[in-house]
Amino acid sequence: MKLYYSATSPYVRKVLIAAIERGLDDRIERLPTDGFGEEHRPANPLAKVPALVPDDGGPALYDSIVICDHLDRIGDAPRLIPEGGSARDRVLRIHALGQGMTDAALLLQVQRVRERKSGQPLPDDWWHERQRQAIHAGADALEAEMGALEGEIDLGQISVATALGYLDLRFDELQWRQGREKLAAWYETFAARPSMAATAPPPA
Ligand SMILES: N[C@@H](CCC(=O)N[C@@H](CS)C(=O)NCC(=O)O)C(=O)O
Repeated sequence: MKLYYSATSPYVRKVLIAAIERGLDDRIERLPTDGFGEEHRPANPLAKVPALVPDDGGPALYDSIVICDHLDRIGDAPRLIPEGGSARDRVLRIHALGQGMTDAALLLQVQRVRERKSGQPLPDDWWHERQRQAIHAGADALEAEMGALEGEIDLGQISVATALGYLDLRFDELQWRQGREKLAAWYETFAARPSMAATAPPPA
């Protein structure tokens, strides 16, 4: 399998952690891309990473959850997405929470990059404030429901960990740990996993 890859993308990181946790990492060849480049558009018309070219030569898979679902059906390691029932609902819901926090952070980051490129401040309007609210409310929801992050590793946990890792990389000023001691302690333990160390982004 070949993975269109960027070392700082939290979505790519989620896919790689899932691959490592399921023992599939050495089957994935990484194809470094400029996340906002064009070279991967033939594989993914949206030109986003991650995109995974599967072994069977079929069309590339994209959106990180689709790739994670594909990886989850290869081999016989324990599944990261439960096959059914309320456990599946819970894991996918927590995944969506982590994903939404990541989406909000990325939107703020893009604004920052655009500012740097234009050399002048862009309006920080209600839309950007709404993204910060989503990040804080998401973290509050997790702090209030820590039980959803317990148990064997699953895709919900991975999604939350990559979201929090991305906040650490880019948004120190949001201080996500403040007032969320349980979530911070959970992250510290999760971040010690070899899959997290192996996928740590280069420092900002
Ligand atoms: N929903 C997508 C989001 C992927 C995404 O936005 N990736 C960023 C890099 S972190 C990207 O490639 N952005 C380029 C663009 O939006 O044009 C997923 O989960 O895979």
